[in-house]
Amino acid sequence: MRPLFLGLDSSTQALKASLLSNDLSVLSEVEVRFDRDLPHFGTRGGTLSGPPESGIVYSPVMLLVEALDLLLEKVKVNRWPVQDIRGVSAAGQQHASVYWSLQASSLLAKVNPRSDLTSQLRHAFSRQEIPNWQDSSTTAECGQLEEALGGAAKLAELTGSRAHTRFTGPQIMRFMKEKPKDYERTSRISLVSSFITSLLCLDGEIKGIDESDACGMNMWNMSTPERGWDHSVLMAIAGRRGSKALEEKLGRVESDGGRVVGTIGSWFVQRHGFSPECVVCPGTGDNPATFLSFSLQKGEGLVSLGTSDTVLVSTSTYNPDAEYHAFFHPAQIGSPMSQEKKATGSAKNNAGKVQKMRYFNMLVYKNGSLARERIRDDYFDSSWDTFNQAVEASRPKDAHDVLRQTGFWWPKPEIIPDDATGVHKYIDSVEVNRGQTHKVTDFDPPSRNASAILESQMMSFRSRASAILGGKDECKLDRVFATGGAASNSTICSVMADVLGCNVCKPVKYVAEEARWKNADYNVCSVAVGYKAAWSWYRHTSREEHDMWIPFDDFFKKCSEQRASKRKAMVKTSGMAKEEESNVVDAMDLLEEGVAIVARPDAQRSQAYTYSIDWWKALEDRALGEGRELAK
Ligand code: XUL
Repeated sequence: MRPLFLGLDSSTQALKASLLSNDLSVLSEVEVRFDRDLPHFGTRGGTLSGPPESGIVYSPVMLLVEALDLLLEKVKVNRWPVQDIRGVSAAGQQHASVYWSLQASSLLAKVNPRSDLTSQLRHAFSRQEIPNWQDSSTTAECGQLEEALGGAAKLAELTGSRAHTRFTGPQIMRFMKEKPKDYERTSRISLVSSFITSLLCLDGEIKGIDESDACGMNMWNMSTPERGWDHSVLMAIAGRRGSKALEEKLGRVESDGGRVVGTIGSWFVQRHGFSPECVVCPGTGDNPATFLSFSLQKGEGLVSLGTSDTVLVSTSTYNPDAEYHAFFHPAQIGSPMSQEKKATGSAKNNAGKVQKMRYFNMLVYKNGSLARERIRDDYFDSSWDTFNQAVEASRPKDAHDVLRQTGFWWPKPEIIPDDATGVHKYIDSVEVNRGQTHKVTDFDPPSRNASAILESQMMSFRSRASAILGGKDECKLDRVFATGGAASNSTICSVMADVLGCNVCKPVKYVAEEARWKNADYNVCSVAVGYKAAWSWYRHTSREEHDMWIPFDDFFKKCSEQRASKRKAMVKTSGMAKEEESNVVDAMDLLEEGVAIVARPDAQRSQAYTYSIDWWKALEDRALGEGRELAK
């Protein structure tokens, strides 16, 4: 029997599962879509809302429990060989918190395999709602928290982020204020990832929060080597007297993302046929999981072009800033924290084996596809083809063909830069060197809008990524992965490569039956935690000291090499010649197993953007100021 691995992803709209082989190929996926499959909860897009203007967005906690029951039924219908699964882990929507009742532990410990979880866990929660990341009801709490801590920059320095309405700290603060009795009746507070992890183990223990996920709470001190729940933040949230109780409710944090925290609960074994040998490792947030799915190395990035754009940048240093978020790497063997040192013996768990701490930063832009699509619709008859042609016609011709027209599109109040509003377009009038830059109502010709928005959005990614990577001089990313809807547009990827000055890649999978590479269209979050489960099991079952502490990246690389030799052997036995093997890559440039280059930077065009960056940055400041003036 070859061991299999399972990754779950509890996202806003669905609970998804990916089944992985021991070389980390994705074998199959199933999902429960909340609106479609559990309509009696009445959710739209997986959530419910409070009264208009309240900003409240949440999902019922029982929705997730019922979704897990249903998912397991679907797994059965799909005949997954669950008895061969040896490791499982979960990703969960970040920031969202689950509130356990006082009897939760005893209920979890005694679930009966003859019934489902839904009927047995109704009383396991002190709060029926899970605040969703889209909730914006905690503006007042964010203000109070930042004020108590000395401002946005200070809170970011301590915890990796300034206060955000969706972050768990401000959410807990509001809950304790509005429902003090329910808060009192709360034995523990989990994030969605640690909530699912506790359900997977069903041993009565509320499992610890993963350290990478903890960074999305505004409460975890990332700034000192010992880390830990930040006491000044806890006091600002719960008061001097309440801070101890809050710390107890938050519980331990897992610094080793591959530690085995339990085995699969006997309920899963007896009711659904899982093996009692299946281990469970800490779950993590969906953004850390996305980061992990690409196994990003220091200096590499990921750009997700969706409704909002998200950029992840991998670093080896802690570079907090109020403009974005800093997180710990989700699959590292972190050095012991103050918490672990206090707990007897547990510091031994990883002392001496620790790796240098690694981080990633996340930039979230509100005006992503929405702004791009608006230009496509207003100027190009809603056609991406016409939009792309306009971009191609106005790309820099050589290194000295610097930007002379640029713009800033912030139809929705932007996060980066903070509170930027409006649409601002500028033209530089002089042909040689820089002359006067004027604000204009539109470009000449207006078709210039297409390249201007792409270039400007990418310039923002570039300047922020460079700041994260450190140093006064411009630091370039080594390579980026592009995901999200707009990443399938090759013109957009090509502009990205030129502006960022690095290769743009995407994950691909080899389809043996068709003997060719295809876009890897799997669900990245559940797949990534499947990787983590496999890593955890490998370490857990190894006898060699070296393998027990193998870093995630080394393990991942080993599995990619196994996949590569399997594929090559397959190609050989099918009698395919060497040339034919390279043809199967289908115009994609295979960089390494499962990674294809979709766009390479053009040296001349890239240089033109480098020459333009300071001009662009000054204009961004100007647009920000002009937007604020207009808003007054
Ligand atoms: C990130 C964020 C969202 C959620 C989605 O900070 O709030 O990406 O993680 O589940």
